[in-house]
Amino acid sequence: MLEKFSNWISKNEQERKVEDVTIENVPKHVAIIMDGNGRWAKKRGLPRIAGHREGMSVINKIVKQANSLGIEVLTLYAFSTENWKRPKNEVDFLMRLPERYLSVELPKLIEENVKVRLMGSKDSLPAHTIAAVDNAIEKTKQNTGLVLNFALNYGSRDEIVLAVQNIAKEVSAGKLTADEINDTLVDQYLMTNELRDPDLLIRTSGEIRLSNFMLWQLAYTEFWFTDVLWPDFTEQHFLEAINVYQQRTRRYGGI
Ligand code: V07
Repeated sequence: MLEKFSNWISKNEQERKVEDVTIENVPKHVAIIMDGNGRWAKKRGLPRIAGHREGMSVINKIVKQANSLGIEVLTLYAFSTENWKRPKNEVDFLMRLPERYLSVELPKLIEENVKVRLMGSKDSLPAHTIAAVDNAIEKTKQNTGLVLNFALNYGSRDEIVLAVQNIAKEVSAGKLTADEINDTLVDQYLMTNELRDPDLLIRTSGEIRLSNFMLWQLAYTEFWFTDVLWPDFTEQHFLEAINVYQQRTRRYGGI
């Protein structure tokens, strides 16, 4: 297994990394804020949508690698509730990406035993986007490998507000008492309900903030930030993040 990953590691880094990325203590849930697509395009004098297209092509590599490393859940922040403020042509283009991605990748995801999942509000997503994602969820629902959780039209405060509303409704219907509201119960009302919390959060492109992403679920998560723009992100960067995660958790993990 380890030998396989050495392909992804450049010569001068090879010795340290291959030794250090072990198959034990691989984070079980990795969440990624795939930032820097627009900046990548701007640097090349290309339209922002060219950056999004390039960013989409990185996803395959990371999904494959996550799956073979034995990661259980990969959450990808594809579109935030704030992203609607972008120019209409960019939003329209972004809303076509789930279809574009799935029309090519769905057969491979099925074959690789990946289970597609969605987190976010379906309200205000175009019907064609919902149809493509629903089809992928349906076709992969029996799969038992990597859970590929796309955050689409997702915002963490909205998610929490919705959870609070739904809990309040249960209380006023007499199905729940206020004293029964605890950590575990709140978990069940979030959009991640059946998922474990992320062990590792990766954010690309140099921004050191959460931007309304999984605020509740990231309470105990290790964070890894990099200046690398998402379209330039490689398997090697992913291994580096996991390596850092393993070093940090080894310090107080176990014994
Ligand atoms: C999007 C490409 C990756 C970089 C970040 C922003 C642009 C994949 C999807 C997707 C979503 C749901 C799904 C399958 C694929 C996607 C949007 C943007 C809106 F079921 N990439 N990608 N969706 N980008």
